[in-house]
Amino acid sequence: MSDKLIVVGGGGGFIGGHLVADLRRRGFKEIRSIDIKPVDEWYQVFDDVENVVADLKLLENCRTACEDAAEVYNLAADMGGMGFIEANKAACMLSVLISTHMLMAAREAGTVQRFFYSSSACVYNAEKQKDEHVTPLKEEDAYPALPEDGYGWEKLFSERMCRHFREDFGLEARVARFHNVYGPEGTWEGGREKAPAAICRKVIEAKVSGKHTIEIWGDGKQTRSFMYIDDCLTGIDKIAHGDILEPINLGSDELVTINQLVDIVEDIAGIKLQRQYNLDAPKGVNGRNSDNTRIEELLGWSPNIRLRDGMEQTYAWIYDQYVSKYGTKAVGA
Ligand code: NAD
Ligand code: GDC
Repeated sequence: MSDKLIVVGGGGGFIGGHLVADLRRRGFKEIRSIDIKPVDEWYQVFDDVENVVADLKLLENCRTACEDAAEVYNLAADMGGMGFIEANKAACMLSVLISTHMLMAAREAGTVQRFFYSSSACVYNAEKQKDEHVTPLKEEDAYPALPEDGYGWEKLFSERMCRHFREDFGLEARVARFHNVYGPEGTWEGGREKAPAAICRKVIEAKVSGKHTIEIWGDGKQTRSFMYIDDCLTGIDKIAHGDILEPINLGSDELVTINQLVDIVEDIAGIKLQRQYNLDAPKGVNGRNSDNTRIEELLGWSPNIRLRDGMEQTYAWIYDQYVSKYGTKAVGA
């Protein structure tokens, strides 16, 4: 496969950038990476990759993107953490244009052997996520449908589109439901950041400024599992090239409260902060965890990188970004 064309939509983003890096590491020579952002805003850029700036909401751009492709990874979407998706529901739903046009273009290309779509745990029924002592989510818990408003509906609809393109048109589509992916080379400030990166930034800000307080959204008792990027890459490869036809969980099953996430980051930073809880801030569901029974059964593998280990890498990278941008002097001091 190493000389066949691999296409990554959203290649300027967090997971897309890591996927392109991983494909290069694994010897793929022909890679086309597309993103709407200007290249200088891409998290990872490689000169030996065909880097294309284009809006994949437009069918024409998707056709150009998928031309002669052997494999297509569609990771492009308008997304972010709870702070972004709760405030931009229409924008998140408009990603349906990307999801639909990439499927149409991949089908029309006639060369695509595998199509991978990045869905989300936000498809899951909200009624099943009311308790922080959550029962891990099984794939069938997406129905009856009551996904996260906006973003979750787009993902659920596009999952079904993948299924029907496979069933009706023979496009070998594979779908993974990512559960909160974190790691270096991702969004850490600006409003789209998710909790792991946000907490790292806030702890660093407190450390650098000397103001030893931290604002936490919600009461800190809400629970999540967080999957390190390397596990995400391993899972994408196994699912894209496997025979799991229905959407499958790709997430860690190490459940923590947000308070425990803050404990881990404080410990890594060697600091203890006074916690202020913002109960009006975007909180999402009260409890969410991945049931990995099926992926274990079907792949004999499931994400297993410990949160503490992944957070050490993530904190170190964000610290470097922060210091190189703001110095060690307090922001605005
Ligand atoms: P990201 O925001 O870093 O990457 C998405 C990329 O898509 C961005 O670089 C953005 O510029 C690009 N994009 C947006 N609209 C576009 C358009 N019209 N044309 C071309 N490019 C466009 O996000 P990520 O964390 O890397 O997520 C990748 C995929 O995984 C997304 O589909 C996301 O919904 C899904 N996902 C991510 C997580 C997570 O925790 N990171 C969880 C569940 C699902
Ligand atoms: O943003 P997120 O990581 O998304 O938030 C997790 C929990 O952390 C929420 O309850 C949030 O209130 C809390 N939290 C506390 N402080 C902060 O400073 C902060 N910033 C942020 N961002 N959160 C804080 C995500 C979606 C993704 C994707 C994944 C799939 O929802 O945003 O788009 O779909 O789910 O797992 P989260 O986990 O609610």
